[in-house]
Amino acid sequence: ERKRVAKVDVVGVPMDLGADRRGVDMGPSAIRYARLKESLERLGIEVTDHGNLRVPVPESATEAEADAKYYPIIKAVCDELAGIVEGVVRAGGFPLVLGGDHSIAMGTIAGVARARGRAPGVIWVDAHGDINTPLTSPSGNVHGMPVHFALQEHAVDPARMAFIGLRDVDEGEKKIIRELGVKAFTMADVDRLGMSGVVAEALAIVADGEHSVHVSFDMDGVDPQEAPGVGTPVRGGITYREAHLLMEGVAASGTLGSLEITEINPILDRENQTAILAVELILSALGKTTL
Ligand code: NNH
Ligand code: MN
Ligand code: MN
Ligand code: MN
Repeated sequence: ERKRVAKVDVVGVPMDLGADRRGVDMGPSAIRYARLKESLERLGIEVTDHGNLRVPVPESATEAEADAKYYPIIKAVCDELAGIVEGVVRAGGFPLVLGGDHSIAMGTIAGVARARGRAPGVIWVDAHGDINTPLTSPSGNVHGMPVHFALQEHAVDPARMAFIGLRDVDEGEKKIIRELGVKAFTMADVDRLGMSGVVAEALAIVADGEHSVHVSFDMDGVDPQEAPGVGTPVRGGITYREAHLLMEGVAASGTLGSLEITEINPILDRENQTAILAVELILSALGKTTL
């Protein structure tokens, strides 16, 4: 029997400065309301909830840079998140970070990298590439840039990173992905290879030991039929079963070291189903099986 994650440390980051649509700041509440803690405990996992970080609301913040809106504030929150995640990993815990928009990944990855002395391999589940630079970004929204910053500033190795679920990538991003040689499994690849093949190939690229993998899961990677509560839905996404298969594959590899769930927008959701799905997927990633 493979060793399961025994202790999980939950950190909420109610951030919505990185995206245009308001509401993803309520993501952590929606996920907790979907019985995250009780569900993890039923799996036999010990849960410590560190609560939410304090994140300024747009109304109280000044937007300084048009090409990377609210970057200084986002950076400050990510620095604080990095410190908490670093402490969790150093204490032998497993960081489960609840977003919030996807810009928070900069903080999670930085914290894991500092605690372990090297950056994790990263599986980035998303409809989008999130690899814009402030210069290539069509929107100036920082949630479209965290992969760029993770590679640039947090030493993530482009050769130890894989995208899964891509179907809406900006022109500038296509060029960057090609030039860096980042492995990208688009939805067409999921169709052709099947999700089990995609996960196996992705893990072969990013995993190189116990706890070596970070999964950064943008809920808009999942099809909007299953995950309507996101700010930027794109048709043709990962199905319900494919999403579980992905997480089950990661769990079975025994290499997961940290996980974050981002971009849930409860205002646009239907009866919290996107947050409920997020909790299910977290359980699959942490080893829940049918038998
Ligand atoms: N690529 C677009 C941008 O940079 C959209 C990004 N939106 C996301 N990313 N939800 O995951 O603004
Ligand atoms: Mn996305
Ligand atoms: Mn920079
Ligand atoms: Mn994203």
